[in-house]
Amino acid sequence: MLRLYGSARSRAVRTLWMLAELGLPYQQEDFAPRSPQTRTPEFLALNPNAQVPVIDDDGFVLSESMAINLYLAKKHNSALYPSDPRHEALAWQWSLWETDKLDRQITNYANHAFVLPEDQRDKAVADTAWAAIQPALDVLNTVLGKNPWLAGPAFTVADLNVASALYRCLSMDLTRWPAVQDWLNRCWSRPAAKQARAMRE
Ligand SMILES: N[C@@H](CCC(=O)N[C@@H](CS)C(=O)NCC(=O)O)C(=O)O
Repeated sequence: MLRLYGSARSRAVRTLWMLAELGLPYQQEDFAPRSPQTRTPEFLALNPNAQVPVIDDDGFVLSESMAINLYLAKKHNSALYPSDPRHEALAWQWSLWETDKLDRQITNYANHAFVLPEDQRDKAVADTAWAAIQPALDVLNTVLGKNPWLAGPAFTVADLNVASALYRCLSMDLTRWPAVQDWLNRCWSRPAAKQARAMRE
């Protein structure tokens, strides 16, 4: 059975969302980021980066949340994995784009704006992250103003990967980016997304 390493309160929530979409059975090792369990020789053999999520799919070990979801959707012939090569390429494009433009920036912003206890927040980190986030959300808003989904005519792994990574945006004011807000709500209102979110909150 597929084994997922990573707690729902980490980037593993992205994998949990995909697993729920696919209806796959799995066993979860509820390891928190930076926990002692992620520093053992056994875990470091799975992911030398000492990070979650990681999957072990019958001996095939894979890390990087975006790659994991692309792999799972493709392996299980899901409609979430575009069959048209152009839409498939757009799924890669948006997954890579998110990792470059928003992934760590949103984590840094959220942590230092509202997640960490106030005495641990650094306003300079939040401000730097916010300065990077705004132009990226402008780009996303323009694209989603023209197309309801990121890679073709329907919801796909592209939307799942980017929307799941924008989890923290659910508690942010997005009125400046109405198309992003609408799309994010549509993505996160899917039953599988609600299931993953409930495991986290
Ligand atoms: N690019 C990786 C990032 C993974 C990552 O940063 N995971 C965090 C938890 S959300 C982690 O394990 N951090 C612990 C550390 O960096 O030591 C992915 O998308 O999977």
